[in-house]
Formats: sequence, C-alpha cells, structure tokens
Amino acid sequence: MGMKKFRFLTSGESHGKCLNAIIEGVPAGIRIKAAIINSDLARRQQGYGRGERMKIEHDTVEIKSGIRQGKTTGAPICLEIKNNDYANWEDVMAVEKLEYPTEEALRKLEEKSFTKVRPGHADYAGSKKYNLADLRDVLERSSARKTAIEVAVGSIAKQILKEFGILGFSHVIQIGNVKLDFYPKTYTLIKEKAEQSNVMCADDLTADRMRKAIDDAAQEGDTLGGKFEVIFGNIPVGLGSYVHWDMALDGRLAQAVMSIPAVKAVEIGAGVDSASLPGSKMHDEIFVARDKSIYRNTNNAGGIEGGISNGEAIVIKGTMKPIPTMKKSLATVDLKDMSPANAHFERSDVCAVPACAIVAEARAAIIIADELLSKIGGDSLTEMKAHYGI
Ligand code: EPS
Repeated sequence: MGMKKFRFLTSGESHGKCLNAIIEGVPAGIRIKAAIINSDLARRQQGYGRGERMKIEHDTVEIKSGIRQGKTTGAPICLEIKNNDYANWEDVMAVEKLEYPTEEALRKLEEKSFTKVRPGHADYAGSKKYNLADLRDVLERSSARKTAIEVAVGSIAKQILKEFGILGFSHVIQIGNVKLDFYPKTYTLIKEKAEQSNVMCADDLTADRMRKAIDDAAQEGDTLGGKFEVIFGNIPVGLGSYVHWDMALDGRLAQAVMSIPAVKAVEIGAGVDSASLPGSKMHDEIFVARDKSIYRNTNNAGGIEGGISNGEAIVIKGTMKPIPTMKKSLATVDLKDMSPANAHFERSDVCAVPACAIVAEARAAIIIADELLSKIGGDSLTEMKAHYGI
C-alpha cells in the first residue's frame, strides 16, 4: 500500500526461522519499549479457540536497530520475532536443497507437501499465480502467522500516537451467530471489560455464549468467524483528504483492515446500517459548547466525513470469515492429478476473531500514525510537538 511517511516491509514464513520488519520514517525522540510491543504480541496470541501453535510460540520482539537508550534515533527500525516452531521444521524449510538428504528429512518433506487445495484459502489462486506445485510454498507466506510482525509494527505506531494522546483499542462484537447486544456505556468500560475476557467481549454472558459456540464448532470439526470493532480516540481534525480517492482516510483504513487474512467486510461508523437510516437519523448534528468548541451527541460517521477525520472517535468494524483449514474437510481437487479429493487439513485455529481484532487495531494505528506524521511533519518529536501545538 502506498504509505506517505511511515513505511515498512515485512518478511518471513509461518514455519521459517523468523519474521522481520524494517520501518522507516519514524522521527527521532519517540519513546519505544520492547515490553509494550511484547504485550501487544501476547494479546494477539490469546483468544479462546486458538490452535496448538500458540502453545509453542511466546512471541517476543528483538529490536535490532533504530532505537538507543529507549528512544528512536530517526534511523530505520529493524524488528525480529523468532518462530520457536522452526526447530521442528528445519529440514522442510531449509533454504538450500539438501544434496544428500537423510531418510528422515525426505519423509518430513513428503509429509509436509500437499496438493489438495483448501477452499477459501490462498492455495488454489496462489499456486496458479506463482506456478507453485507444492502448496506448502503458498501456505508458508499466505498464513496469518505474518500478522505477528505487523502487530509489532503497529505497536510502534501506537507508541508514536501515544505521544500525542491518541489511544486505541479493539473488542469482539460477534462470534458465529452470537452477537454483543449489550454495550457498556463508555469506551473506557468496553475496553476494560474486553481486556478481561478471553474472547475480548465486553459482556460476560455474551462471552459465555461465544465460548460455547466455539466449543460446539470444535466438536464438529468446524470453524467460526465473527465481527470486531476498533476505536481510536482523541484524533485531531484533518487526517486524510477528499481531494483524491486514494487519500481518503476511510478508504485507507478500509484497505488496511480488509487485507487482513480472512476479513471479508469493513465498515466505518454506522457502516451497512446507514443504508436503512434516513438522512435525519444518520448525520451527526453539530452543537456549540460554552467555550465555542463544537460537540456532537452521535457518531454515525465513525469520526470521518469527506474522507477527513472530524475530531470524533474513529470507529471501524471488521468481519472475519471462518478459517478455511478445517477438520471437517470440504470437497476439492487434488492438483497433482486433478482428481476429486478432500481438502488438506493441518493444525489450525477453530476461531481467531479476537486475534484478528488485535491485528486490525495494529493496522489502523499504522494508517493513523502515517497520516499524523504526514500532516504535522518533523524529523523529531520536539519538531512534531511544536507543529502540533502541544
Ligand atoms: C498463526 C499461526 C499458524 C496458524 C494460523 C496463524 O500456525 P500453524 O499453521 O503452525 O498452526 O495457526 O494461520 C492460519 C490458521 C491460516 O489459515 O493462515 C498465527 O501465529 O497467528
């Protein structure tokens, strides 16, 4: 995606040695703590319904450059997360083709190769696009494992935003058919309640029903999707623009969330419900306070009007489809000989909606930080703060 100021690339395979990112464009003087990144990584690993892999990994970041004595220097920041599971995959993931492979290595390679495409995963389209006969080559990078390093990058973005008092969180509002109907009254309460829940749901009874739905799906060898919400508050007016379509803040956020593996829909504010609201109920009326500041009693716009942040909280909803790796295997084709087959199954999650919410929070933070850096400019936090007027 075209970033303006906060640029980064990631690399790494699901069962390779490690995941990496290099970030460029972070001004000097921003306080960064690896412990904060690690706590975001731990949040991504949690969630009722995750698979066995999460018991193997204890994702921790190693900051390899760009930060000294707790602060950014303006230099590129290099991050690395090691895959503990690599120890079990060394032969399969070996960079060099072994000239004299052991029988054990050959057996493992054979065991981990597959050609029975999983409907709903990247297997079929990926194998055609990159001309890869062994679907292992598609799975390794298309896996949602790479979202771990994105969460680390997002955590850096959040630490930049924090310097300007901009804070965000995420919570789960639906798993399968179980919906959160009762919302605690304030964002602070929603955040606190969701943080205590292993499905990231702000209502205890709904959370119980969500866990039951996950248990039932697991019993059936099935998987479940759901919906989550990401909220960022204390946003300045003026991020994004209406002057060109690729500069609209809502468009950029939608792209960032839509491209998370398994996400099928993104909404801003009232989102799809705005189709059935008359204009008089949809638009957030504007009032003047005593101090001549403006306020609103509703936020159906989700903090964005005309592609520009309007100062209200940014509210994004994402919809995740059920994970396509299933014990209850679906009809497919074996690409090896084009014969009918049952789809490949390997260890996976039953439900990863809470993890997806954390990834969406990270992706949104990256876009908001990029917009903030582009708007106020500056090579150091001191310059940025002067431009921001704080
Ligand atoms: C993931 C790690 C993976 C998967 C999951 C995401 O670990 P493994 O494949 O070794 O079990 O659990 O990816 C998918 C389910 C997928 O379909 O991409 C992680 O770290 O989030």
